Amino acid sequence: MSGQKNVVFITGATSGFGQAAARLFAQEEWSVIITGRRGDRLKLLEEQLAPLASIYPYVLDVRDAESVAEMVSTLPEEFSHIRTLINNAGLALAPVKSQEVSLQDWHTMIDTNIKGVVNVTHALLPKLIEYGKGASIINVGSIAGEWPYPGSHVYGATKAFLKQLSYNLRCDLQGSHVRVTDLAPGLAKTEFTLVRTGGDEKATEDLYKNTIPLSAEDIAQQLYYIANLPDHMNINRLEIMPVCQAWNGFSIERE
Ligand code: NDP
Ligand code: 8X3
Repeated sequence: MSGQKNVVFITGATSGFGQAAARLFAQEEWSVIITGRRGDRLKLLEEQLAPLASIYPYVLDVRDAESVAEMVSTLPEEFSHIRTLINNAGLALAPVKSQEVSLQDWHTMIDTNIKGVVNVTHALLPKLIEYGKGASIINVGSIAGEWPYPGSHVYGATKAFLKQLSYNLRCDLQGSHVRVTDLAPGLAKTEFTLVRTGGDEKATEDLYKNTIPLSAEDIAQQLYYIANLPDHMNINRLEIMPVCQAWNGFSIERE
């Protein structure tokens, strides 16, 4: 393996945090596996990053366990010694009260944010354990996994799952040297709100209006920092908000 570049596997690299991370890791000359469902975006990103680093684009829906396992088992040798897995693909839907959400939307969030992470992690664990010292899994959780708010319902619950999965993986991986982190961002400007609101550009604009939210690049920097910590250090959970965001107390219903 000596002389080989570090390899990072990123889910959801077609947009937002994942795309910014792909750019940063490529600039730093890591070999980058970029995945997502939108092949046209992956192709464009590959073209942009190919002058900087080795890029392996692969159209992948993380919900499809068979495709994930097939993809991982056919990785070219150059990309198969994976040092860092970034479980980033995810989405929120239906920012309304639970009683108004379709069951399909709840299922989509569970299938993507929970089952997707489980599918990819299960397929890559043997490779990360084989890599050993320096390896890490970074799960992109959310402040919604810790703090409740109206309209978060199953989305926040999926991110709470990721937090606990991260901690529990750490227990089982003790002795393997593989690190696990739950990176939990707050308000960040990506395509996230556009997806969440079903393409409502006005709602998206309104949410970020007169704020300085986190950027995709801010989170990419944190992902790179975590991936490059000294081998003996593990950040269990890193929660980051923009300064403009804070809590706003309990809500009390009055008669
Ligand atoms: P974006 O919508 O910009 O990016 C989401 C990415 O996930 C896209 O690349 C999308 O790719 C991918 N994705 C979604 N579903 C699937 C799927 N089934 N299979 C494979 N890839 C999928 O949002 P963000 O960059 O903001 O989101 C990234 C992560 O960060 C998510 O897990 C989100 O929950 C989390 N997060 C976001 C915050 C924010 O405020 N923006 C704050 C805290 C956490 P494609 O559609 O091509 O498949
Ligand atoms: C996304 C951040 O604040 O919308 O996970 O839940 S928030």
